[in-house]
Amino acid sequence: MPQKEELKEALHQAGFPLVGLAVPLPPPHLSTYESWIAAGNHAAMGYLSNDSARTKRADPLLIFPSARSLLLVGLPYAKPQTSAWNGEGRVAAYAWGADYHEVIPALLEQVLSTFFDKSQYRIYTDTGPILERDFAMQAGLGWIGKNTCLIHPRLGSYFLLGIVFLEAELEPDQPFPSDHCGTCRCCIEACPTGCILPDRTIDANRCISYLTIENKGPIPAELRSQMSEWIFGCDICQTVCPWNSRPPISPAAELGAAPPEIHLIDELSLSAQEFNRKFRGTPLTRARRRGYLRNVCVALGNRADPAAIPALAQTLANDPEPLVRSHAAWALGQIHTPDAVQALQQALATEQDPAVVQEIHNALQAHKR
Ligand code: B12
Ligand code: SF4
Ligand code: SF4
Repeated sequence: MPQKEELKEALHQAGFPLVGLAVPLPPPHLSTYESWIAAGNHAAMGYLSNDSARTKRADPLLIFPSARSLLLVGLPYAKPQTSAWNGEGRVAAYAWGADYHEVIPALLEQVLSTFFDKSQYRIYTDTGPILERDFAMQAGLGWIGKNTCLIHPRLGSYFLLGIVFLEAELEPDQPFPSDHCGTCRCCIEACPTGCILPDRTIDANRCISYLTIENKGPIPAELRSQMSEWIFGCDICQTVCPWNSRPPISPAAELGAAPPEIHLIDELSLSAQEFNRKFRGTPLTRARRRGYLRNVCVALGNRADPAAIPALAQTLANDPEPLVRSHAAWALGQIHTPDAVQALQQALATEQDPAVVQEIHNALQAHKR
């Protein structure tokens, strides 16, 4: 059996500053997850609420019955510096480079295959019905903050988690012993949509990260103006956290060092092929072109810059996706100039989709207010 310390050292060398071991027992905060689902706070993420997902979250051995240990790792990504933002669309820092769903398993595989036979372990990173943060806290990687992120006293929260089910029985680490949030409420006060709940969960229905990434439909009209220029994910509840104020610890190069080049107006003309080419291998493909351009329209509406009117008018008239046309109409409703009204009226004359027609009416109303 490999020595625990040898395995940990090999993982540190591979780029994981955080490594810990836990036992495959039911997660301690399972009841929080259950009440979160019962309250509908998972929004439309059906993969969190279906029966199989719930049963498996309650007992990790249902996922890998021969597991005797859980190995938890944390991989740091770049710290989002406001100075790195070019004033255009904002992308959450975890998504600046290669997709961590590819990066973390590949790095883990390199190390684990030198210690174990392939049949003796199974790797997950946000890819299975597992309460990863709960187990990471059990493995001593940090505490779960009021913003619900796992925070390490030295690394802050800009890291992603991976979990490995191991057949080997390795001595577990101590659970992280303390809560360092104290009386701080910075994240709760800074969250633009007020979606951080008192029991260290969030209402995903209102979280910008959910709205821009996981949500496949329209963004609720009443939340759009609170999203500022976020077009993929949101880092606000982490950037305000005092535990993230220290310099980051060498983030994994694969995860990116700087935000992607985004110029909101230009993004509107991306074809499906161009979108795929631009974002291939990054987490942004999860939003797909239609979700991404929906988000871009909302950001342009929030900027309310008349320079965007021709591109928005073009999108409203010609984009193949009703979802994108709807949000282009909303954006035109936020830019209070006669040109925006004219573009909306012209589109009304030809638009066939009832949801888009309704958005155009709403946008014209917004001009009258
Ligand atoms: C669904 C999901 C989302 C949803 C819902 C998020 C949420 N907070 O529930 C959305 C799309 C909104 C989202 C957003 C983000 N996500 Co996400 N997400 C997940 C996913 C797949 C499941 C999370 C889940 O089960 N939520 C349900 C709630 C009930 O569980 P929980 O969040 O783990 O919360 C636990 C605590 O609240 C704890 N608890 C309850 N009461 C108490 C009381 C005390 C005192 C304590 C200590 C703990 C505690 O019990 C809960 C259950 O165990 C995980 C991967 C995974 N499989 O775990 C990634 C994951 C949580 N996400 C991650 C990331 C990076 C993000 C974003 C930062 C991305 C971004 N920049 O946009 C944001 C952060 C938003 C936020 N504040 O959480 C990372 C977090 C890494 C970290 N350091 O914490 C994870 C672990 C993915 C990974 N493998 O790295 N995410
Ligand atoms: S990710 Fe943004 S919207 Fe979601 S809880 Fe954090 S601050 Fe609020
Ligand atoms: S901002 Fe404050 S309350 Fe929120 S997670 Fe960080 S330390 Fe905890």
